[in-house]
Amino acid sequence: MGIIKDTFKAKADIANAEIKDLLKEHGNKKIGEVTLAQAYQGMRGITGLVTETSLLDAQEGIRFRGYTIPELQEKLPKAEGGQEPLPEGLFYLMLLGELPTEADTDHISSVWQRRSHVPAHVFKVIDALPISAHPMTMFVSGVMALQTESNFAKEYAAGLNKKDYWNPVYDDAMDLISRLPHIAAYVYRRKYKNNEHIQPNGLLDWAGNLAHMMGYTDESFKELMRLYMTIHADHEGGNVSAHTTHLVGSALSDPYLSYAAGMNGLAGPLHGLANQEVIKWIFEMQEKLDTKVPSKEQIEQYVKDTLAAGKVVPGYGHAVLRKTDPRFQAQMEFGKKHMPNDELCQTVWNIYETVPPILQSLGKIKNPWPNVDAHSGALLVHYGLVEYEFYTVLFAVSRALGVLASLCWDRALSFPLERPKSVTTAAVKLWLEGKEEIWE
Ligand code: CMX
Repeated sequence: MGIIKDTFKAKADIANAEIKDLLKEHGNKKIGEVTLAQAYQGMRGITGLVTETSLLDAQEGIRFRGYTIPELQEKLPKAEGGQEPLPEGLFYLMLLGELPTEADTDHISSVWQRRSHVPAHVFKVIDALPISAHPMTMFVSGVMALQTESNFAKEYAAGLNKKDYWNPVYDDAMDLISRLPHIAAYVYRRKYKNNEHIQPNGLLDWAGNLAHMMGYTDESFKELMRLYMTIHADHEGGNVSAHTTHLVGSALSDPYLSYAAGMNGLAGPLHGLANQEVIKWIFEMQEKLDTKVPSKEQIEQYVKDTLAAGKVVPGYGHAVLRKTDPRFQAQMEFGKKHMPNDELCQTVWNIYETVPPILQSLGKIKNPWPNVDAHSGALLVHYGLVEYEFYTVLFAVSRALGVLASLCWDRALSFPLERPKSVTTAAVKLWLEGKEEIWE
């Protein structure tokens, strides 16, 4: 076994024993109550999942194995001459629960390089789609085509002891993560760059190679990709992409199928697709007002028009967070450092000053503050990546790190099939009248 795999197995054995004892002693303790409103309204606030890789605090934001984003920026290893964390290091931290050394991060970079070959049929499947297909459709189709390579599916079919599920799941997770930058870059170059492709560079790190294969040579764009791939990687377990990956994986669907399912959820406009919606919305505002730099008064009116038309303001609000998303802040800091005079970033910052009081005044929105998607597009546009329909693919590549590290833990901890109870409104009415007990 490889070094990381051995360490992971040793840690999983310890965790398994601890959880067994914990459940033996405390398994009957209640960790929450469920109201009727929660059952009808998106299960907000119901604690019903265990996800080891990160934890979201409504006021403070995300912590990856206990570390905030600024702490990761300080403590995770960087590329030579770089200042942003390498996502390889974050993956190590999420998988093993410990900060990596530079040697650990380099090791993951080289393992991912070694495993990154994408078979030709994957590109043929992508090529079979019309050029008008959305990049997320092409990306997920590529991932589905890659499922032919699943070790878990093959070993399960051959007869795999349940104690060993974690082993091929781990290998699939590593293979899949390694191959995603090539698939993403292929989609980008096929759709937007005349189908002219760029071969991977065996000397680059994972995010740097993604930038390279997409055709972006600027060193600070590579730095942006390292930051981007780090901050979008995980947001605890209940968000649509993480929860879907976990749920589908609980049926013992292999990591390719599980991740593809999760990314179909990421492609929804209330989740990851909001990153394209933000830039689309700003471009439409610029066009309507015939200016690249709308004033705060103009922005205010445009926001009010958006709300009056029954639409959401993309990039604002969150199901759990109740303050400005630290992922937004990290990107704002990157913008202020690398492109302080960029007009589009300036507009994003003016929107940040304008939108929250308007949303707050509506009285129904629980979080009027920006989320991760409110800023990412403006940074990408600065480097010439104006094809906003592609943005969710970048989010998806990053999200693989969190959801697949979690999937390794799901199988290592032998989490069972997920199957919550549902009720009908007819049954609820009977229960309210005291005629039927519905939660048996
Ligand atoms: N603009 C307008 N209305 C909004 C809003 C926004 N940005 N955010 C919430 N609301 C509305 C909701 O639609 C809901 O309206 P109704 O009661 O009429 O149905 C009401 O405010 C209450 O919603 P909430 O409890 O505050 O928020 P939810 O937990 O239901 O939804 C989210 C969270 C993210 C879906 C929502 O804030 C939203 O639609 N935001 C815009 C889309 C977006 O940026 N999504 C990306 C989230 C981050 C990510 O996953 O990538």
